Amino acid sequence: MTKNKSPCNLELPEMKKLPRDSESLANDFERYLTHHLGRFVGCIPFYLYEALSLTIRDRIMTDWLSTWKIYEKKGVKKTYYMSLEFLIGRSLGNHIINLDLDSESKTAMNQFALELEEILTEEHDAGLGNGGLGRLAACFMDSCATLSLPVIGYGIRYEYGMFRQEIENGYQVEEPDHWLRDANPWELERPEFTQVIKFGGHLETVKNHNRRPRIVWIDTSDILAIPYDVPISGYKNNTVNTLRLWSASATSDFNLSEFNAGSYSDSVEAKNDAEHITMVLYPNDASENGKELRLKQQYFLASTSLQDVFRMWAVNEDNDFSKFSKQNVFQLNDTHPSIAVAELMRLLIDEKYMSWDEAWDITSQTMAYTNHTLLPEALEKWPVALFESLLPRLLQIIYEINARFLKQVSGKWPGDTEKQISMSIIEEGDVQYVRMAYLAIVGSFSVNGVAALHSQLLAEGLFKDFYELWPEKFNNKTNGVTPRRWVAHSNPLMTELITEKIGNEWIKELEKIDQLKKYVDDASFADRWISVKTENKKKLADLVKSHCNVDFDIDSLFDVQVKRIHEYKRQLLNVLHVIHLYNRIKANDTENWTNRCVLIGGKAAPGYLLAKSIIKLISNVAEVINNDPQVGNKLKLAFIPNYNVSKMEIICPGTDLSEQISTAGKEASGTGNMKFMMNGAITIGTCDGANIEILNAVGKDNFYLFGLKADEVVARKGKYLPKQLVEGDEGLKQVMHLLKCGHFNSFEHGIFDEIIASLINPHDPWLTLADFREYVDTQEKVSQAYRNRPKWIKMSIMNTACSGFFSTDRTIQEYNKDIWKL
Ligand code: 26Q
Repeated sequence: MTKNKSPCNLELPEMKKLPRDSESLANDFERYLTHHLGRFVGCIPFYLYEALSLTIRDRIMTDWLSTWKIYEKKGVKKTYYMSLEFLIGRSLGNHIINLDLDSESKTAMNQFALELEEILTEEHDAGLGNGGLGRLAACFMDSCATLSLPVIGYGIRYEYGMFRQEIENGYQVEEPDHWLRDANPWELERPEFTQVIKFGGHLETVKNHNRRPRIVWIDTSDILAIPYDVPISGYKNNTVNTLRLWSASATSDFNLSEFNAGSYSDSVEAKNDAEHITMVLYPNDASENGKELRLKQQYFLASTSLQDVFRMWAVNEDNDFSKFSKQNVFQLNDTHPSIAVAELMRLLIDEKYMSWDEAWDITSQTMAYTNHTLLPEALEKWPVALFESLLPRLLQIIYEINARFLKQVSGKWPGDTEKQISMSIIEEGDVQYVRMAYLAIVGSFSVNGVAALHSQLLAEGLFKDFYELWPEKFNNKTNGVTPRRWVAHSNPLMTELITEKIGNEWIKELEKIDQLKKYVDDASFADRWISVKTENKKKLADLVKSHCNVDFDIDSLFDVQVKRIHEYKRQLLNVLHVIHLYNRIKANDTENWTNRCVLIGGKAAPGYLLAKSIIKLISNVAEVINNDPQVGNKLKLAFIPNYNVSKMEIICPGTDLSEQISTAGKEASGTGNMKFMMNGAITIGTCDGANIEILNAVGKDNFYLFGLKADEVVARKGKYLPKQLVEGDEGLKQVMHLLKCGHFNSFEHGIFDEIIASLINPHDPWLTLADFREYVDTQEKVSQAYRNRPKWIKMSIMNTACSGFFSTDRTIQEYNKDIWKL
């Protein structure tokens, strides 16, 4: 067998690479379509997508296998990114770019009179996430592959992803997202690596061979975990990493003895129960407390992934656990998989027969925890009783971890029982809870926040005591986004223009995009920048027309806020501004007016009623404004249904103004803010999350900053009088009047009462009205700046040119340098 060089220069047996010219692609495409799928070119277009995906996937396989082989070599340190969410979106277009098969694929499709772009839109989004945290995991996977880092993603293969949002009469309606109903060419089932997961049962103490007492967890209900591997290609580097998603299945198809005893339905029910575990993604982007199925999902992921690592460790490293902590890191994406801390202890003690101390050394040197929230109410906690019945052995281990930890606390703060109560992993009270964040902190060698301010506030506030105990654990890793998906793929026109000027290295080394600064004063470059933006705005306007039936005029300022609907993200503040502009138009106060098209999108958690009312309010305000002839093109408002990854790929290139207006100190980072910046939008934002770093990068002349600072928000508590603010501000008064008098809900009496009450509540934690005046005045500055087109374009170019820091390549390099050390 001949040898060839693999990405890391290890000798591998030659695997035949498939030809990559357009003729070969066309041949394979046709063969897949006809001989494999049994269809012809005139078929429904999903099969065209499937045939092309299989064609491209074939060209990934050799690199996928060789990358695995390298990672399996003895001594290769690996990171396992554990996450309940991976919000991947579509894959085909991304792989085509990464494999450098763009023009070949286009040509191949043209041979059948097909357009590549149209085929790409046939793919269902893999919506295995809620929002920022899930999308971050997907961007991280992209960067790890592009940097050729041995990182394996572990997640859940939900049968149903994030619900599809429909808008009916202005209200959100949730529809199931059965994304796997048609084929998914981007997964490979690997039943040979199936694992068994235990639930329930009880504990007994037995003597082991050297007569030490040992706990056994028996009479459990067992469930199978079957892995499905998803390839993650790096950008033009022959590396293909793996995202391993687990699917639950009953241990046997159905129980034969029960079947024979005549209870067919009971035996099928057991199968059903098992498969429910991975049936559906929980659609809450703040923790939903106490749901048993969610805890099952979390343990299912943690246990199966750790067992999978142990399986590989046995094969590749002969089960030599003395090196385990030097060669493995588990990065926990929030507390969702943090039960892994206790599960790793269980596996080491109960199945590898280690002492507590040996097991703890390994666990606390391999776990690393990333926090994504500053809201105390969003910290996960589980009722002890639930743990007791579902995972009795895990609870026992958590109690032991806690007992030893509290000894350390009393060593540091002798006699301070308050400290012990407040830091305990177990929350005492009428109902006892396990505090998952504390378990994660105690069990990890690294704890990080996701933006500078967020990490600082964790150390000063939410986790202050832990920071005092272990300052060395705490660190910051500011989020990023992958420039492959969020510029190269989603904004081909801008990519072409930038590459023409500064070459293409920026796609892999985004810091180089600062070379664009040379062109900020170049008039002909500015003209080209405008025409790119205009084309992208046309595409966005088409999207809005087709989904909202609202006409966006491309000469208007495109003002966009897309993200989950939350009070702290303050979509309400945006709506108040829109109503204010509407009110000005009605009052003929339109001198030096800038036409504006406001787009809002995002999903509300199904049980979050106020968030759902906010959607209804946006819809109703839009209805009034868009149908008022006096308003015309001066102002438009649209709510785009079912905001998701593939919608964002069209939205962010076409946006002029990016709304990042959360209450300061509440948004951990934000990542949409970075996507907009890279695509040349200008931000209007508060001093919150990564906005602060964006502002620092681009300078205050290229960013519209407003609002209370995080410390001012804290100081305002108990001193906030929103009704006085309304009385003292004529503009705000009129806006509130329009809301209260039912101007936007003439035939729907009272439906916005809760929203109005929340705004004028002196205990409103989001202080929306406190920032109203400065927001409106800052928006007026935005409007005037947009009228000065050369100035606006310069700001736009500067935003893209200064976005180099916000690549996940940089983020991942920091994780690797400070935490993973691969
Ligand atoms: C937990 C338990 C039960 C059910 C659901 C959940 C749950 C699910 C998802 C809790 C939280 C989430 C998601 C949180 C999230 O997306 N946070 C965002 O993370 C981004 C990436 O770091 C940040 O940029 C955002 O600021 C942060 O809000």
